[in-house]
Amino acid sequence: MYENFEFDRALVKCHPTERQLMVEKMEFYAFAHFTVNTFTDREWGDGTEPESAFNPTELDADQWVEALKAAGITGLILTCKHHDGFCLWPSKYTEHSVKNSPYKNGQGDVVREVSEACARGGIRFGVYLSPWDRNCQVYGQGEPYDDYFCNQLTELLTQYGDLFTVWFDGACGEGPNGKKQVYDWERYYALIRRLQPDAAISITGPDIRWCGNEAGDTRESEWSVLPRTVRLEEEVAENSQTSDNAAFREKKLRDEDRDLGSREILRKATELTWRPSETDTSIRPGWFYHSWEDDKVRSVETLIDIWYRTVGGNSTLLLNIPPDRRGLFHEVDVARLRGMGEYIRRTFAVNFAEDAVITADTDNGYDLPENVKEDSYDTYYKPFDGDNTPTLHIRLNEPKNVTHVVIKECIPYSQRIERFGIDVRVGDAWVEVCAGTTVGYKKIAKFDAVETQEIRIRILDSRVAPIISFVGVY
Ligand code: FUL
Repeated sequence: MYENFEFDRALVKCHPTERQLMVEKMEFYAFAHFTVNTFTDREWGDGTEPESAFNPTELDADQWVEALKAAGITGLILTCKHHDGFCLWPSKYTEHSVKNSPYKNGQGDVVREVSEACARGGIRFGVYLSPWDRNCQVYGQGEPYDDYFCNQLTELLTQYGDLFTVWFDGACGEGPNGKKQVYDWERYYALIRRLQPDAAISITGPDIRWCGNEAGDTRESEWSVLPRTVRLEEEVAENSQTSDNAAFREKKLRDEDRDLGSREILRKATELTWRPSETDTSIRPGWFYHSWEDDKVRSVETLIDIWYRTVGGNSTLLLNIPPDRRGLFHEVDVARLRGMGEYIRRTFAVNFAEDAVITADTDNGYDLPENVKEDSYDTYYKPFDGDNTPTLHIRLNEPKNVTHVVIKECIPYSQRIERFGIDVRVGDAWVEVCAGTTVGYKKIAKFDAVETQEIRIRILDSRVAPIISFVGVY
């Protein structure tokens, strides 16, 4: 017993850094995959594409940002360079870029246009820079390529304002000489920390963890406290061995990757860390735009389902919307984004808990149950130490048709809740509407509409006394 107590206390010593917290609070942000592939109809370019291929005729980054904002999206990550090596900005270090393309007669800088549109629209901007470069002649030679890569990174880190993230995938295939590069990750990370100390380093990096698939599959129990090394990286490496990643994009999580952070897993770990999940998936089958996928854009219903399971399941959602050959988000994609935003805004418009009476069934802790009305990490409910299974009662002003309960843990104090149940009062009986496991950043419980005036949240297992920062009822 005592041993468990010490063990559980050690687990909750892991908590987010400021950078991680910033990204977790962004909840839902976007990817735009755009490069020569958009014009050659490929998913992975091989680096031999002529610069003349890149020629968007109506590029309008403000149109992208407007469409993203309609969905409630808070940031955008642009593929500044994908595996083909073509740069969307006029890099000084290569000829393989927009500067030799017909776009704006070689005077264009897509990274600038997109970063400025994000700033104008009030959303954050981030960069994707593929370490795997199938065009660069020094790729595979060790330090000369690391120098090249760091020079490009420096351009992106210094010329386009504050970045919220630098996104690296782990793909490491062969370059033009048939050689593979051994990436000097520590050097890249140090450069980012020096030039953009507030930016997160995502996926192949210390701050944000890849969820483990590209299909939008999620875990029942998503933990942010994990062993320092997780096996997901192997999957990324496997991906870069194939010549086309179509099958990979559809592959769901492997069974052995479903549980990354249970007590059983953590017991075997030598070192623990906070590494929150990010689910990256595309609105279309491909990451890049293909006109033949215009009728395969995911429906609002499917997108909302993914949103519930990610943003409402302790993972951020990174949704890719690929600009088309005009340089615009396609009409179908724009309509889907609008549909998502309308649904989310409508569903969560009124929080019935705001004027409810909220009490706990145990002795109050120092931090009162009513504190959960405010969505802030400065105010929270915490029972006394040792009370790991409190129940919160929410009594609404009057009976309401209820469909959702939202719970947020105060994650600056780590992730603690392991199991919970939510009941609503119908007549004299309590009816369970949700049985869940992890909560973490946010849990959205969705259930069939029920008329009720009383709701209770039963915490059934927690690593140490839970700290709840917010409860909403809709
Ligand atoms: C993968 C890449 O190979 C895909 O093309 C895409 O960029 C995805 C986000 O990451 O590893």
